[in-house]
Amino acid sequence: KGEPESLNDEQGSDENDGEHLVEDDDDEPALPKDLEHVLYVYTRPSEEELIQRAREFYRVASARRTIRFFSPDPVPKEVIQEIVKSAGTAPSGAHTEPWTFVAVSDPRTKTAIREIVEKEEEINYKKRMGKKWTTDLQPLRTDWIKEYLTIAPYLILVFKQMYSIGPEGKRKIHYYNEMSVSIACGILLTAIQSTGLVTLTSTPLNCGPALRKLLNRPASEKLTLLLPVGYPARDATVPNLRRKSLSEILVEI
Ligand code: IYR
Repeated sequence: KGEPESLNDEQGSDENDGEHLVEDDDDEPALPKDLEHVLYVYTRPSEEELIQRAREFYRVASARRTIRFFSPDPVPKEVIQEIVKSAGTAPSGAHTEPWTFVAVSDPRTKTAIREIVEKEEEINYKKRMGKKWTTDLQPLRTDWIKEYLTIAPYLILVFKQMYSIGPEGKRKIHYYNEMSVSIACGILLTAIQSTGLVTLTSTPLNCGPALRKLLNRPASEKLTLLLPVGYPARDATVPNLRRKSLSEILVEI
């Protein structure tokens, strides 16, 4: 219980996640009853290949850093589209695919997003976060000024769909939407990294509803993540952090 209640706004209640048993008098499954099952096509790599590929993936993944200083250089729209396609391959509860990705390159919308975020973040830093939190953040040198929101060529906002409305106006339950969208976000970050671009994993506090309305997303959706995406600024710096070693994170039994 680290955070004051007021910061927990949109994340707070998971009661709509559909993870609890819900009585439904409808015995039609959401997916087709006669859904076809087909053979899985798979080529098995050799053990050497497994090791080599795992090492190569680690090399790419471990080079990822959270970047707060972006170049204004444009990124092709097609790259963003491919990255989002990758994120959309995430597994989801009952294949409900409970995510919407909003990719913003329009400068005016980026400015409007920055205004919303900076207004709330100033309050967060000055009042809502509390002394311990701001003290813990000091080494990262963050503050409420978020230039990257107007400088980065793209902002990707990830919304989780708590539920959706089917063809006959029926509410479709999105099982495990929180977990499904979190996994999609992980794939999104990795796709950005693997492509050769950089991003910042940001979760603007208390901004969810205002950003949702700005972007015309329905009330069934909640903002999960806001990612500026682009190239790093030439003089971008990162804190010199070290990651836990394998022995600190892996328990082998
Ligand atoms: N969301 C704020 C504060 C912040 C909080 C944590 I925990 C971080 O690791 C980094 C920043 C901001 O973006 O400034």
